[in-house]
Amino acid sequence: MQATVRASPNIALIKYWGKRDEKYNLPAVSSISITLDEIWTETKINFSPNHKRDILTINNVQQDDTRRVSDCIDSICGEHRNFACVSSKCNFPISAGLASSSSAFSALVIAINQAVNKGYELQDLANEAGKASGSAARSMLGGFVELENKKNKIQINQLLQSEDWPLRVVIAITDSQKKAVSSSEGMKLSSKTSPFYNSWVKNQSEDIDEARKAILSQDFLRLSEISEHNCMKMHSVMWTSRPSIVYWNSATIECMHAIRELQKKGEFVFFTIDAGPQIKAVCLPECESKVVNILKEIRGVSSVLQSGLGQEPQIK
Ligand code: 2P0
Repeated sequence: MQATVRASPNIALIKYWGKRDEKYNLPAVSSISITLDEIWTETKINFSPNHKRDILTINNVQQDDTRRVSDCIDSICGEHRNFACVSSKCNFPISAGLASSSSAFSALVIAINQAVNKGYELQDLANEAGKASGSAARSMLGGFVELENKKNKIQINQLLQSEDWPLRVVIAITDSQKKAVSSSEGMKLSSKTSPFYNSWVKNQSEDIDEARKAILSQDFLRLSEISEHNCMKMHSVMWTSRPSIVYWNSATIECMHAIRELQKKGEFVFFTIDAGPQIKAVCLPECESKVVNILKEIRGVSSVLQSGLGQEPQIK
């Protein structure tokens, strides 16, 4: 009745922003991501008839609110179950736009399935992970992952394995505080108020097709162009929400300019930014040290994380 699973967050190149169904947390758009490897969440779950309630600790701090985790366990096990003790550890800042919920919930659903021997298939578990956190479904696979919207559910597909195209990711941390607007609140606001929201949803399939082709042909410049464009479109939807949602700070913009300068010099690097102020630079391995050296000198960058592309979650 116990299991431990380690999973890595993923970074979307073609973004998810908006929900078509809030109850089942189904995304309004398909998305494409890369799963990381050096950064991870490790989650241990232990069910026991002796527990009086679900207990959740994150990085050794007991949490008052276990609702999202308890709902996820109920959804897989049913409500007539033993209570669980869940302990989760992360080796990177949480709730700061580094997709910690993607590694946390992908690890959790696999740990639950393993601990209670439910025998769920991968796609069912991906739907359970996605119900808890939309981006978590993509961390159920390694490498390059497409999350496809299907009728009443989602499906995840691996486009390439991490070894097929071993890109590197350099993350410039510009602020590791918890973000002011959660992704769920932000998406709700954008769908109700941004004049660009409908066209964002309508045009997403073109970006998905373009990025998929770029990935399958390992065409870095093509992937770079469509990823930056899709990122800027998502942030335009955020910025034009009412009230406006701006996750960037001045260092985010400085980093963006620095990456554009590197591109002008012929370096193979592009940026992407999620619901937080961190910049994620995706590059070819031979450009990594230049990218790190430039980003770490920018005022406001407190640290730089480096990662390759990783595998699906591992049962310990
Ligand atoms: C993404 N983000 O595709 C986009 C880009 C943030 C910006 O997926 O509401 O925390 O729990 O389903 O999983 C944020 O994702 O959102 C997110 P919920 P979640 O990575």
